[in-house]
Amino acid sequence: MRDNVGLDVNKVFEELGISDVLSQSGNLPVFSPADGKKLASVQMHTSAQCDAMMSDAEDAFKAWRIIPAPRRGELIRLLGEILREKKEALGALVSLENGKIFQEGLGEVQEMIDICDFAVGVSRQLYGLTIASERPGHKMREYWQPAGPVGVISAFNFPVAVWAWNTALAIVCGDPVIWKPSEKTPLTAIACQQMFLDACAKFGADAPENLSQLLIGEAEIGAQMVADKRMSVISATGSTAMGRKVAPIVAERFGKVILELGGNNAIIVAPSADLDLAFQAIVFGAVGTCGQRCTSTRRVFIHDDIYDALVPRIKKAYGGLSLGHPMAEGTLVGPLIDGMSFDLMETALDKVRTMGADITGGGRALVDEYPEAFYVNPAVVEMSGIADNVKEETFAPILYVFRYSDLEEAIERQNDVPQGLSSAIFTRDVLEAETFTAEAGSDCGIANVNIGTSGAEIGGAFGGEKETGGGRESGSDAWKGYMRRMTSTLNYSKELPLAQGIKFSVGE
Ligand code: UN1
Repeated sequence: MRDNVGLDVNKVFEELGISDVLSQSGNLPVFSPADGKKLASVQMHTSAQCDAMMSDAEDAFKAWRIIPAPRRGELIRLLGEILREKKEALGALVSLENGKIFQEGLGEVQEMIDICDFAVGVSRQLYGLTIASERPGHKMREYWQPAGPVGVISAFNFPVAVWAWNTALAIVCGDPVIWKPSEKTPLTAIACQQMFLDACAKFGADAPENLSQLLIGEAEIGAQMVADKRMSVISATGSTAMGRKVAPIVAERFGKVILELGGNNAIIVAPSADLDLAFQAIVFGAVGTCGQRCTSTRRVFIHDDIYDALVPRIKKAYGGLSLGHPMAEGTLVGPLIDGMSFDLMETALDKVRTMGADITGGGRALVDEYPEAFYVNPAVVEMSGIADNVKEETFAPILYVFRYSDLEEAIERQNDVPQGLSSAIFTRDVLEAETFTAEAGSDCGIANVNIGTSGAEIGGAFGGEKETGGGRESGSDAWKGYMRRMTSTLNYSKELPLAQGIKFSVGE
């Protein structure tokens, strides 16, 4: 037993069927952000192994694409069942490896279960259209066909859910997956891969080998996968900087890309807002996951009339937030992922400090207890009197607070950033709510009313515009990103009329 707030780490690995990982001595050390101690060392894959995986994925594709989609759904149903059984263990490993609090670790696994359920339904609804043909005796149909091997690149902050969003859909769509998880969170990835293999074993011989493969390594090995034309779809989640590299490489080879990149999400609090709701949503959005969600609330625009009723409440709550080990009962805010994240938080705070902003919080916390971990005091930064917007995303719990007096101007400032992921308004004025979600309202992929910016359900398409990358994952018709569209015109007449009325008769 290792000391992690009474959690038996060995047992977690055992329950997940991956105990052997603990005795590996690979070239990638994995540290728990909870205490900075090493959890394990795993082996990274070589370039030759990556190459072989892509060929194996091509073979798997040939076998899997001809399995009927509802049967493919059965595999994901089995995966969902295993996830239900292992929810606590996987949730604990997510907490240990990523540092998010156990409640959020469990929530992340629930998100995986939810997308499995959703994908099972989708497996019977890969609908195309029937289209009226302009020609007599003709029918037009649209089919959705499997696209081919899908490369999934995921980030440390949602180490398992993002894999599940992509994999559950890709598998029901008929595509094998190669998953390159963040090098900061390979252990949860190994656990997921094991669950996938267990689901395949229950499913039986219809599931070819290598339907899901795990590619462990650093950015270069991900780049190798991204550049390879055997990978029909690349779905990449991470920073805008990463997406800026990935997108042109995939475009150059005419592959399909699904990008889910940075966010700079804002909440507007209007004068009629229910301030209790707004307060809860702002604090959860800003400090949940220690500010490391792509949907975290980073900016808030508060109307002059209620500014003084709301901002002191937020600042007071920040003073009493329980920071601590993510597995400890009652903890609301766990650590940042590592020292580099802490440095970025410091740099961002230094920048606004020199601009004259009023900062509450910030700085390291719990240093005596956890000298090798990076706990921080979440920060509220009041930007009153500062004209500048905050245009960069810092993956840390910093909440920038602005005042506004005119809704149109607040929406304009909310939109005036390069990113376009999530946004929200708190108002009980129906005109304001409808304005926010209208054409000239929020320019984000997600625009909520009276709920915060983070914590989206899987049923909606998830993603955003501008530098967020434009991709959509998870619900709605995001499955189409994993398929290729085929239009088929069928002639059941005895003539061969040409479209557009063209006359062309070949003499014999
Ligand atoms: C992410 O941070 O990459 O909406 C995903 C949310 C979660 C997913 C976040 N359902 O906050």
